[in-house]
Amino acid sequence: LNQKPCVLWFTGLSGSGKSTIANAVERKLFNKSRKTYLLDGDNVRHGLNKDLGFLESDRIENIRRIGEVSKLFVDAGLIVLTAFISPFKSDRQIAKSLVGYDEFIEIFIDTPLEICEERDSKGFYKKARSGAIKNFTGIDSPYEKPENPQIHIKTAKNTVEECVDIIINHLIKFGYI
Ligand code: GGZ
Repeated sequence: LNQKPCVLWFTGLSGSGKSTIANAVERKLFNKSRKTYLLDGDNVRHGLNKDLGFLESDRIENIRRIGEVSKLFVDAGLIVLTAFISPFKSDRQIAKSLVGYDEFIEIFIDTPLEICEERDSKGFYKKARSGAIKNFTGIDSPYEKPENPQIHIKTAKNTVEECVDIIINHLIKFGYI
């Protein structure tokens, strides 16, 4: 089946829903017989990037390597999905230039901090507020919102299924699948 290799670059706060939506998009693409690879904290931060933490310099290097790996998988013909906070505009811009402008689809998972913090599924926000975790994105480390993402998803207004449809419809509309 025809597919134009590309990167679906999810960006957003911790707990915004990046991984959930990326996983659901990958499942849908699999069901449509498309070849994909999902990069997330589980398979990157525990392996290739296990030497990196959450200082600004570490995040920059984290995103740089993820951009490079994404490029390799795009060269291999895959639709790559990346689910990292990627808080800095300049790093996302570097990844975009590396992968290629037409191949890089930035997806802003726009969930207000209050909602992420209310969910707090891993208890990180509570720890960040109490000072037990330092440099937590949105609390005492910055998140730079994308200004012109190809796709802007507001999870407060859409179900996961609706978010998936928005992304799949974009891929169809622009001839990626
Ligand atoms: C942000 C942190 C931090 C700090 C641990 N700041 O909810 P999660 O657990 O699964 O998502 C967060 C994840 C962020 O890793 P990324 O590689 O996506 O970050 S970045 O793109 O900024 O390099 C959270 C956990 O790691 N986590 N400490 N201080 N998130």
